[in-house]
Amino acid sequence: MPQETPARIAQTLASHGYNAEREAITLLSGAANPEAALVAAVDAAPPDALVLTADHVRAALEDGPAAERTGGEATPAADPSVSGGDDPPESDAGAGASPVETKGSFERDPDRSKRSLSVAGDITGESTGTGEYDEFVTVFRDRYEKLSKQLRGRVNHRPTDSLEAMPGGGEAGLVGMVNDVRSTANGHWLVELEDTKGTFPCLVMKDKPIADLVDQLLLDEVVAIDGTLSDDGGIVFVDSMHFPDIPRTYSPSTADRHVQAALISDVHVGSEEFMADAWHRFTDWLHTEDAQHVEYLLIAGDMVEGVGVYPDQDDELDVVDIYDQYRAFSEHLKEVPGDMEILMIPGNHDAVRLAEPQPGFDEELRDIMSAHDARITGNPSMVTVEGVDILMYHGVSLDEVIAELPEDQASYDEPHKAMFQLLKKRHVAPQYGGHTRLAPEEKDYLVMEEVPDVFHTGHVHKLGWGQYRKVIAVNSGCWQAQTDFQKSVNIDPDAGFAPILDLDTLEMTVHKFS
Ligand code: D5M
Ligand code: FE
Ligand code: ZN
Repeated sequence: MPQETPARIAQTLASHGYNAEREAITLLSGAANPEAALVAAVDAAPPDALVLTADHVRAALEDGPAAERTGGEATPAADPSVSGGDDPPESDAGAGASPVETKGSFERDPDRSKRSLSVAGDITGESTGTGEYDEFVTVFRDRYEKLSKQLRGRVNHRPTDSLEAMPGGGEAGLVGMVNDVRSTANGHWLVELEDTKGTFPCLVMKDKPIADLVDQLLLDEVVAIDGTLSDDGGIVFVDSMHFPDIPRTYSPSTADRHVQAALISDVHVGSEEFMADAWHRFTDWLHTEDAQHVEYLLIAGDMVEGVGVYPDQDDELDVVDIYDQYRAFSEHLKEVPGDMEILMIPGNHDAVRLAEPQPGFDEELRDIMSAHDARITGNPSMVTVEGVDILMYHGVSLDEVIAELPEDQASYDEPHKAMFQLLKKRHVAPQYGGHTRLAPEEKDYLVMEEVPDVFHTGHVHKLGWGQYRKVIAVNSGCWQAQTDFQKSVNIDPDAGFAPILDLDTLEMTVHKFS
C-alpha cells in the first residue's frame, strides 16, 4: 500500500471538497489502513459538511476495520527524508500506538480570531488603463508627485523653469525623474532630471564621492540633488544626491503572538523541471509539529510555468494547456494543510496581463484554484499579516536592477541586495521599457508609499535575504530545477527552499526540501 502522508490525505480530502481539521488528518494517517480509513471517513461525514472533523473520523474508525491503529510499526506522518532546517521534523503519528487525540498531537492555534490578513494597493478590479499615451503621462506624473513628496524636505527644490530663469552661480536644488545618464568626454556624468515643468542638466564630477551614486541610477527613478548653477546658469554642478529611501529611524511592526509565515515563490507547475518531490516534502512538513506555528503561506507569483512566456519554452512543458497547469497547481495546493491561510499574487508566467501592476487571477482561474479558499491579489500588493506589512512583488524588475547596477550592488547571487536598491528608490520597478512592462494607470501602484516591514519577491529563482535599515528583504527561490535557458546563461537556481518568517520577531529560518 502506498504510504499515505498527511499531505496526501489532505489533498485527497480537498479533492472531495473537504477542508480537514488537523487532528482529523493525524487520526487518518495513524490508522492501520489510512486509505480505507479515509474512504470510510468521507462516507461517514454528512454530505453538507465543509470541514472533516476529528469526530467524523473517530465515528468512521469505530465502525470499521480501519479502526485498528498501527501497533509497533510506525506510520510516519512525514517523509523522514525531509530536512526541516536543522532538526528533522517530529512525527506525531509516528509515535504509532500513541493515541493522537491526546498528548503528542498538535494543532495550529484553533482560535482563528487571532489571525488577520488584509491587502492594500491591489490593482485587481481597479484597472482603468486603456493604453493611451496620455495615461502614461498620468502614471509618471503620479510617480513624480508621490516620490517628490518624500524628497522635498531634503533639498530646496526649484522647478526646472524657474532654474532656467535664475542667474548663474547661485545654489540650486532639484527633485527630478532621471531622464538620461551620459558620460561626458572628460569622464564626468551628465544626469538629466525631469520635473513637471521640463528637464535640466546636472553634472556630477567624476572625482566627487557622489560619482559612485551615478552607477546606482536607473532611468525613471526620482532623486533629489543639491548643487551650484554654472556661471551661465545652464547646468547644475551637483554636490549631493538623495534617494527617497527608507528613513534610518524606521522601526518595523511585529505580531503580538508567536506565529510564522512561509514565504515562497515560483512554483512553476507544468514545467518538466517542477520539483514535485521537494514540494511534497514541503507540504508534508507543513503537517508536522515543527510547522505548528506556520499559519500563513504567501506565494509571490509564477504558480505555473505558463505557455509562450519565453522562446522554446514548449520543449520543457510537462503540461501544455494553461488551464490544465492551474488544475495541476491546484492539486498541489490541496496538499497544504486546510487550517493555513494562503495568499498569492501572479508573476510573469501566470495567465494575467504581463504589464505591471498585474491584476489577480480572473474568475475562471480562481474557480480552478478555489479548493483552498486562497486569497488572490495583484502584483504588487501590500499584505498586512497580524500587523506586519509585507510588500509582495513578483520581481521582474530585479533582472533590470541586476543588469544595470554594478555587481557589488546587485547580483543573482545576492538578490536581496537588488531588493535593497528598490527599497532605496521606493519603487518596485523604476526603469520602464526593458524587462519590465508598465501598464498605464491613473496612479502609480508601483511606488512604495508606505515603508514595508518585509519585502518579499521571487522571479530570479535565487534565495537571498537580508536587512536594509530594519526592513527584511527576502527573495525566496523557486520549485523548479534548472531550465535549459538557465543552464545556457549559468543561472543556478535555488530550488526547494522555504523561508519561514517569525512574525513576532521578524527572524528568518530557511528550510530545505530538495
Ligand atoms: O525567470 C527566472 C529567471 O531566469 C529570471 O531571472 C529571468 C531568467 N530567465 C529565464 N528564462 C529566460 C529567458 N528565456 N530569457 C530571459 N531570461 C530568462 P522566470 O520568468 O521566473 O522563469
Ligand atoms: Fe519564475
Ligand atoms: Zn518570474
